[in-house]
Amino acid sequence: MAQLRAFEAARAKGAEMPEIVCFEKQSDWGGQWNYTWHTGMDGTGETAHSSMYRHLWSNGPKECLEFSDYTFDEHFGRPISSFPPREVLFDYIAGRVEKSDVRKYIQFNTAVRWVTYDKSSEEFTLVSQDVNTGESKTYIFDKLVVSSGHFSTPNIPEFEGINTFPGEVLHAHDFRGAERFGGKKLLMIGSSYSAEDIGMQAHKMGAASITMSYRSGPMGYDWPSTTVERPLVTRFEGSTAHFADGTSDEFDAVIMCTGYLHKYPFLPSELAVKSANVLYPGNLYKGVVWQQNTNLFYLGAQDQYYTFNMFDAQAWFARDVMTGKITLPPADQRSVDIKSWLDAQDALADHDAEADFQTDYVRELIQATDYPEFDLDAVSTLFKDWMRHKSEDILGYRDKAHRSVITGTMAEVHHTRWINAMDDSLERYLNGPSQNVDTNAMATLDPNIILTKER
Ligand code: NA7
Repeated sequence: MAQLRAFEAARAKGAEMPEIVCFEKQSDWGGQWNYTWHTGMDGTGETAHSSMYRHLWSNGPKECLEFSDYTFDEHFGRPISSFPPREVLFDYIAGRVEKSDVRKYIQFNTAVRWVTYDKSSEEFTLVSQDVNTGESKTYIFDKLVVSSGHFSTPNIPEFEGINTFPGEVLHAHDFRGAERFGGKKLLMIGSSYSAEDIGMQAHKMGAASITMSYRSGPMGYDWPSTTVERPLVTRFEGSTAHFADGTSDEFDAVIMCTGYLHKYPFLPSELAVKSANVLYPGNLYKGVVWQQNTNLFYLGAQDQYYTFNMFDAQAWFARDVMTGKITLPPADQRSVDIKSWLDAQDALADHDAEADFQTDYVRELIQATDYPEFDLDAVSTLFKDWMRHKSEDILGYRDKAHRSVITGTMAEVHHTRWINAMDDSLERYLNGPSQNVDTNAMATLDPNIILTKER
């Protein structure tokens, strides 16, 4: 969507539009934000792309991901809260591309099966397949932009004895809702965003207990009384999990929040990113251009503080390289540049430094293009405020309001606290609770106060 919008933005300024075909496996756009209830195969035999669950709300302030060429004010026509549910964010990103009239470039229900590159002709040959009819087609392209994301294919580690566990074992990718975990004892493996967020979703939905098992170290939040952190599971014995500190406990279900794999089954190995989930995967100049083949581009291959606006910055950069507006330096200079980012990544001391790192990265891309500039230092400060709010109140940080660095608009304090909000629909989000239903309406509260913790 970012890449299409980037080309459309150039066309609107008089540039010639190249011939573009965008392949989308699903029947609609939105990628991760295109929620599907199914987690395995859909009706066409394709696997689910989205890893989102039904009640997901943004876990970062929307002010950190706001498009500088399409603001929340422009889309909603009024202030909204800082941590919208998924339907609201989908509406925002879809609204921007609807307005750009780029749907015509997309072949929906069409999976890319295989791509090869011919060095002599400098062309990609791409085989696509209609997921409904099975019909395949072959195309030739000069440039290829891989924008298929890397939070879809679950990383599923093995644990001794896990096949004796009698309860449900699933990966975060397959989690769609915590209602069925009410009253249950849950074990989460992993100590990053998914463990934290799904764990607190389970708390919200009434899980009896949530145990988070870490490999590298605890998250250390001020958890509600339902929740504890333990070192890594060493083995299972029926419903009992044994932990590295010698403790053990019984559980009803296990959710592996163990991250995702970079997986590009349509690409030969020499064109596919191989990386852990890091802020700067190697081999990509400016995090975008494949080092050994500068006709190949990746968008969003990084782990992300910034999201939508970073994808834009990358797409604008990729567009300008593709059209020749940006001339790439020779390979050795590109390698030096990549190495300098990798070295800086290695030296990152903490989460604040990571936010600054990605801020510098996005800044460099934006400065190279005509993507509308915005106050990136202010966004970095927002990230740090957000992380501090999480430390102060893991159940309440989503009730805080932040100010847009683009429009200056102060977010609305949401009518319902996250912990109490059971209806996440777009309609209820925008129109508010019906009378006598919500006893925690808080639209009059000062947005700058820390909300009372609900335990
Ligand atoms: P992340 O952020 O990639 O985190 C993966 C977590 O899984 C992390 O805590 C890992 O521990 C843990 N992990 C991975 N493999 C194992 C094994 N074998 N045993 C124990 N723990 C393991 O993925 P998330 O799903 O939380 O978040 C995905 C993205 O969503 C995130 O990047 C944000 O952009 C939003 P480690 O710390 O490596 O020891």
